[in-house]
Amino acid sequence: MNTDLFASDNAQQNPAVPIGPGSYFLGGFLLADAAAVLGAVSEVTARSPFRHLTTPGGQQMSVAMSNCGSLGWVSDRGGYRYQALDPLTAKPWPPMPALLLERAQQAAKQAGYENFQPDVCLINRYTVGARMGLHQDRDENNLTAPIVSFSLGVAAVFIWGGLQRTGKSQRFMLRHGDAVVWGGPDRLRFHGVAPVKADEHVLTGPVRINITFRQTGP
Ligand code: MD6
Ligand code: FE
Repeated sequence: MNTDLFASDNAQQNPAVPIGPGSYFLGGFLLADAAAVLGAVSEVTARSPFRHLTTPGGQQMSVAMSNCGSLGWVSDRGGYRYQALDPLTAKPWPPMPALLLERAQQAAKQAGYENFQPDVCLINRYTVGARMGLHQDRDENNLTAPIVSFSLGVAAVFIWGGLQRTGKSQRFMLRHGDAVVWGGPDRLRFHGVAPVKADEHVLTGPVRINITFRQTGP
């Protein structure tokens, strides 16, 4: 496919690009306040540090994770779930910084989702070679709310599949400042991230940060 369609150059002027019946790519959505967003992430991870979770199958994930908001996504031998306490600190997750909530709601609105009230903000940190296998996001009780995803730092290839694991998938780049919003008929699409290549970004060094906002409740 033509990945140039999704290039972020001059992206703040770019309109939302539909990538499915309920999904939009917002190129460069965060470019103007990327540094502030990364600062907010650092405040969160100073309190709930990045860690490599274990899958229910016993593998350590290559992506390191943290959360903010009233609930956080965790994985261990017992399964995947959302919980109010950070298992590492035994304390509540840090509150969602106002800037993150505001920008997530704005992105959702641009994609036509008016009343997005995320209670979870999952922060993923990728270093060289880190990847995320093909999966569906289906641990949320509310599958009518969309998911908002922000990418910062080093770029990555996003794998955008269909509603079946074995269907065809598209690939496109997620670059620094890009946002993706998806929901409705696309909410359960399979997706993943190809292994991140060695690269440097001036704001993050050799790291990609992805932030996903979810609404688990009504
Ligand atoms: C990532 N993102 O971009 C992984 N899930 O690092 C996800 O798994 C994801 O971007 C649900 C909705 C948006 C996403
Ligand atoms: Fe996901």
